[in-house]
Amino acid sequence: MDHDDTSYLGNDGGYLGFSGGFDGTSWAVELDTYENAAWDESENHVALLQDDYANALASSSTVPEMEDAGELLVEVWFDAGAIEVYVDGTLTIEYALESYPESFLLGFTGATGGSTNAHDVDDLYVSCF
Ligand SMILES: [Ca+2]
Ligand SMILES: [Ca+2]
Repeated sequence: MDHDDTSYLGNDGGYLGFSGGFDGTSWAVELDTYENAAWDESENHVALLQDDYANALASSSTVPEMEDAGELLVEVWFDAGAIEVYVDGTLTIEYALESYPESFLLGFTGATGGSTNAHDVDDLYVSCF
């Protein structure tokens, strides 16, 4: 996978657009409201994934209800490999990456399979220190 290629589209449905082809240097924070029994821990979970929808480095179901919840404030903090994910002020994921590239692309993906759902990103704020 060429990480400079901004045209990458992963598979839809439970794959959440983040399905394989990566080489150990791609991560995703998922907000997942559909339980795919083969790889999900619940129908309402947040996870930090590496390279693939089914490779969770950390996952938590101790999160606010996200399905039909209206607006959610999601914060992803990244500091020298230390990642914290908050959903409406609740710390859901804490994980320290052993290594990561000096530069990377930031993106979003959303997916549904046989169901219909809306995924909106609003008021995005990205800051580097
Ligand atoms: Ca799922
Ligand atoms: Ca999942």
